[in-house]
Amino acid sequence: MLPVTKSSIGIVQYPCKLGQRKDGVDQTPDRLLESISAIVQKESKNVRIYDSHKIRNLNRVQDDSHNEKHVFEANLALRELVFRSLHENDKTLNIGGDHSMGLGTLSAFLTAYPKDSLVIWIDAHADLNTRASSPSGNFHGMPLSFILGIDKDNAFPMTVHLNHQHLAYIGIRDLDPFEIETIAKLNIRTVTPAQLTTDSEFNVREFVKNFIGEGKTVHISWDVDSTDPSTEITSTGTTADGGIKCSHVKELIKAVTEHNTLVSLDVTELNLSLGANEEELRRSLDLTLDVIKFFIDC
Ligand SMILES: [Mn+2]
Repeated sequence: MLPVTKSSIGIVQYPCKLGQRKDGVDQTPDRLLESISAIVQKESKNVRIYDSHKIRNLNRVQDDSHNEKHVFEANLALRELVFRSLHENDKTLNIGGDHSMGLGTLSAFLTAYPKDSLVIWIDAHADLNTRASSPSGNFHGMPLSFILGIDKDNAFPMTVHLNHQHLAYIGIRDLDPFEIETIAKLNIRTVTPAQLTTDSEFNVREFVKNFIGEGKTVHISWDVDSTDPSTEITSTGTTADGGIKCSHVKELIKAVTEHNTLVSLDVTELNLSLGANEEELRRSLDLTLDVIKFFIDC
């Protein structure tokens, strides 16, 4: 484990929507940063902001025909920043941008903590497609196939892959055939929205205790589309009916930090250019900030 010298939080921005997207998800880091800065200042936390001009420039010149090359380049730059932040701060918040960021953030996390490290992926989707299996060709649906070593590319070399036994999915419900097959084959731990919302036998703390144990280092990747669009976050590109509550995300964060070290959180796919009306936009933003504040405070 890397030495933690400062009680501080690092904020890494991924202002990116690489992968055939025309929407405004790349604007989210800047939109969120102002509110987050206010939170950390109010609580007098030390904060370091990591902004990659390289990623911004790549995003600006993106061209779908070079989509793949740009995703890898952007995530190499992201990996470097996240790795630095993990080294320099006791907590790192990675704000996207789309979920292709998982490539850079998880890769940095695994390089910094190659042993005794686990990942919780909170999402409506499994993001486990390979380039060959993906029906859409969107990289934001593929990061975990690279992180687990199922798909590979020399343009994004990885020295450490995630062991599939160290991955748990929370909230997944909209899956492609290859993903269903792979999750079953590898027996990847999964918590469905129904378990969290309606199963009185299911206990979050018990789940975390069984899955993680004690004294481990944990990364959580939170895609806001994991939440139920009817009551929670609607400002996101690919909503799926059903879903969990933001309070479940906080409950997970709390349970993880009781006996383990949560070093980093991704917040991804919030898109404030989407939303039926002002009220939905406001709710999406407020709920996201509430989870971020909880992570900063825990
Ligand atoms: Mn996702």
